Amino acid sequence: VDMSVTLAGQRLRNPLMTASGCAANGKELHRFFDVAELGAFVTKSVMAEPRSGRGTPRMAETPSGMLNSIGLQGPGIKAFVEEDLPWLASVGARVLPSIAGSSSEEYAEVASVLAASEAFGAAVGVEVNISCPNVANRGLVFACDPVASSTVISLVRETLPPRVPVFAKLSPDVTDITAIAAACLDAGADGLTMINTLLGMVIDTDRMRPQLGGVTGGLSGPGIRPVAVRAVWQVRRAMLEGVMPTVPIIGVGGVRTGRDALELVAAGASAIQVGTATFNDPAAPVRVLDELTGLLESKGFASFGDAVGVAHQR
Ligand code: RRO
Repeated sequence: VDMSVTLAGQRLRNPLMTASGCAANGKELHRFFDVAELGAFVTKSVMAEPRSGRGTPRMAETPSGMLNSIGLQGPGIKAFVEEDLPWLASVGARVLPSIAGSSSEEYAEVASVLAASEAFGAAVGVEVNISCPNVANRGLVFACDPVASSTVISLVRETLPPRVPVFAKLSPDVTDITAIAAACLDAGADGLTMINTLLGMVIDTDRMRPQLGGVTGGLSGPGIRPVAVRAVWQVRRAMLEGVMPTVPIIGVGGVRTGRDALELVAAGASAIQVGTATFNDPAAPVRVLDELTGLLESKGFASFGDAVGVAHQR
């Protein structure tokens, strides 16, 4: 099976990626597998300045998955381009840096520092995280509003060189994800990543208070996989119906096995990210690639691309 894939003009050796946030810069996972074997390594969303994030505890386990309220902890864009990105480039990884901001201007600033950096050649695109559920400023989830989404995406698109595709990372916490997707594409996004975590909350019934320092958090893992499949399906369907241009969709949400990945691919995803599963199995992204390859082979697909969106044809 030919597992190579071209995403918005960038050829990748395979469709498997890490999901943003679950490994910061690649060094943690490189101890378990060669991160250059991935289609791309997606880094933790980085902002203009270093940040310490929200109060602890920041993670909680639930039967349906994991809840986090990290709050964009990170080194800031300067340290990212001086240390993290060059390291990933030095081991031969292709990188999809994820960027964030608390204003559209901050996104543009982060994008311009990134684009001017020496190691930027390792980037196969930029993932614009407009959907962090853990911003201190409540109501500031850009991806929940088409106008805010569009403003951020168009500024970042103008800032980056045209050869670099822009992927907008969308939130599941909206009533009509196709409307947000359409707004992002209209603003110049070259692809979409779906989905970020689903806003949730856990209460500690021993102490009778919220379990997370940040009170609410983002749910990831098995419980949100059906939500991701639905979101990818709806947006792919809207593309097939001509409601918006057809661009690559990167599917993410609760993928733990090759079969989980295949579900998102059949719904319309041209690449797959693995996040929460790496906490139990750090090599999950390459294991999922092997399992997906085997499944496609057993089903008689000659190439990965032939399987993208097939469930829409039946
Ligand atoms: O840092 C976080 O708390 C975080 C981010 Br930026 C995000 O996009 N999604 C998430 O679940 N957590």
